Amino acid sequence: MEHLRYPIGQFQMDQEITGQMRLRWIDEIAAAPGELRQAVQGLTEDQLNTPYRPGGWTVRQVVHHLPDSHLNSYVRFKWALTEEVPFIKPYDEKEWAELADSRTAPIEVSLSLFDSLHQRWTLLLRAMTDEDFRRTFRHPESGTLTLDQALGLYAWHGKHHIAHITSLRKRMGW
Ligand code: NI
Repeated sequence: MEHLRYPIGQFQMDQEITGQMRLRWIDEIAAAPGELRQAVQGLTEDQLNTPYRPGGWTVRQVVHHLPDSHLNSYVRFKWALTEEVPFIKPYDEKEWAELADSRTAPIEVSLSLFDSLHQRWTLLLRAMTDEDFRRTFRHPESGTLTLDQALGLYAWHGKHHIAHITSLRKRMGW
């Protein structure tokens, strides 16, 4: 089941982050909305309501989870850029995915939200200095994270969930 849950592998925190890695991650964040659109293109309502793995979220829930998660991350970036080592508020992603909008909203709503959000986020990321990327926030469970580390994490996170959808389509022959 591990390969169904982690189609591109689990996130590995890099010890050292170079400017080149940063640029690649920003490009991946910029590309994610287009890749998500491509991943769900042509799926029927029944297919959208299919879990990507046994016991997992439906494709629809995966689509709605991405802007939910990345909105939280975007806000964390803004806090870290404007406050000294802010304490951030985690959110319960499993419970969020069970709320009515996550279970039933048309995916186009979240595809558009993801487009707009990543446009704003990418604009911000491309304007950040080396010093900005060294700024930190504190997560009550994970501890202190630099914005460099958060950037790598969310570049991975987008690809991780998009691969849930593309690998399901491959397995099902959709
Ligand atoms: Ni996630």
